Amino acid sequence: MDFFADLTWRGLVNQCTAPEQVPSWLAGGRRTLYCGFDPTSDSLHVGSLLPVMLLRRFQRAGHRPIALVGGATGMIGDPTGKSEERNLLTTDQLAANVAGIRGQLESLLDFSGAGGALLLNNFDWMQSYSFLAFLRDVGKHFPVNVMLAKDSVKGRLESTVGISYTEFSYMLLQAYDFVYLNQKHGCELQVGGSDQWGNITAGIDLARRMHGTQLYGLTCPLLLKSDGQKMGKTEKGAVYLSAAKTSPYAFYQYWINVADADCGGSLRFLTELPREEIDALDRSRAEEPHVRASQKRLAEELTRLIHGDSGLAAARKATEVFFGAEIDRLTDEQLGDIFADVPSVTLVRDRLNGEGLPLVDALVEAGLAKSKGEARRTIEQGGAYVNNRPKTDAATKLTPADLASETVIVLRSGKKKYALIKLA
Ligand code: 383
Repeated sequence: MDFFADLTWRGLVNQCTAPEQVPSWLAGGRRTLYCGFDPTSDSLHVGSLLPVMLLRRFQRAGHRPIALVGGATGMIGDPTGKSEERNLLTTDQLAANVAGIRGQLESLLDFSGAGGALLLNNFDWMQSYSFLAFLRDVGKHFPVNVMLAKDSVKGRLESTVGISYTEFSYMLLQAYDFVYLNQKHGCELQVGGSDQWGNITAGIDLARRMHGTQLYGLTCPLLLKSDGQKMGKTEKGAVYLSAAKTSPYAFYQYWINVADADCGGSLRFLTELPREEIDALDRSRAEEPHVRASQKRLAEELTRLIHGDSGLAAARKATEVFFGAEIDRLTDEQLGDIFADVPSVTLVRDRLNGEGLPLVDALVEAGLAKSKGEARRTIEQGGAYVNNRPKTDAATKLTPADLASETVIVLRSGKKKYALIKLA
C-alpha cells in the first residue's frame, strides 16, 4: 500500500488542500513538511502525540519533517478552540516549556545526519522582526473580513468574551512561519490537528499573495473518544508524555483501560503496527473482548515508545504488584503511583522498633478491620497480607524489615482491599 493510502486507511486524513494533487505529489519525491507545537506546558500530551506520530510516518516514508517549537507564538497564545483569552506566560515559563518539548520531540523523530528532521523555534526569526516591517510585509496581505470569518475568531466574537488584538494577530504569525519555512527550507506542506485548518490555510493564502507559491495543508482528526470527549484526559487532567507529570505506570494504565470502542482509532493513529496486526486485533476485540488484546498491545507499544523498555518494565511490574504480586524494594514514589487511590494512615516510625507493631493493630488503624477481633479473624482465615505476602499468624509484629520502600508498608485484606501505612 502506498504512503498516502496507508494514512487514509488509518483515518489520519481529515482535510487536505488540493486532495487530487497531494497523493501523487507526495509519491513523486522527498518533500519537506512541518507541524508546530506551542510551549504552553513543559510536556506534550497524548493529544499532540498524534501529529508527532504523523511526522514520524512521513519521515519513515522518506520525507523530511520539521518540528517547530513555538517560542514566539507561545508568547501570544493560539485562540483556536479557546473560549477565553489566555494569560501570557512569563519568559522563564516559556524557556522551561520550550526546553521540555524540544527534548520530547528529539526522542521521537530522527534529527541525525544531513537528511534528518529539523527542530526549529519560530522565536529565532520573529524576535528581530520589527512591528512596522511585519505590518507592511505580512499584515497588508490579510483582509480583515477573512480573518473575522475564521472559526477561532468568529466563536469569540459571537460570545461575550471577545478577543484581544494580540490573539487576533496569532494567525499572522503562524501564516508567516509557513512562508518563512518554505523560503528557507523548501517546506511545502503543513500538517496539524483539524483545529489548525484555519491557521494552515492562512499560511497557504499568504504564500500565494506574497510569492505566488503553491503550498499544501493536511489535517488529521483530533483524538476523540467514542463519547466525543478528548482522548488522553482523566479526572486528574491530561495524560502527559513526561514521566514527571504522568508516571510510566499511570501512562500504561491509561491505555490498558481504554474502551473497546476507542481501541481501533488509537491503534491506527498512534502506533506503527502494520495493517495485518491491527486487523487481527480488531477481530480479537469483536470475538474475544475479555482478552483485551488491543488494550495490552496499545499500552505496550506506546509505553515503550515514550518511556523506553525500562519504563515499560516498571509499568508492568507495578501492574503485577497492584494485582497482588509480592512487593520488594520499591521506592516511596513507585508505591505512591501504584497505590495512588488507596487510603493511607501515617504512624510514628518508632512504633516499628523494639517489639514491633502488632499486625492486628496495624489492620485496625489502617481501616482494614473494625476491631482487633475482626483483624485477628481476618489473619487466621488467611485474608491478611503484608506487602502482598500472606500472614496467617495473629501474633505477627511489623518491624523495619517489613518496609516495602523507604517509609511505606502495604497492607491488604482479602483480594484487593489495600491500605498503606506510612511511617513518619
Ligand atoms: C505554532 C506555530 C506554527 C504552527 C503551529 C503552531 C502551534 C499551533 C497550535 N497547536 C496546538 C498546540 O501547540 O496551537 N497554533 O497545543 C496543537 N498541536 C498539535 C496539533 C493539534 C494542536 O501542537 O491539533 C494537537 O497537537 O496540531 O491543537 O507555525
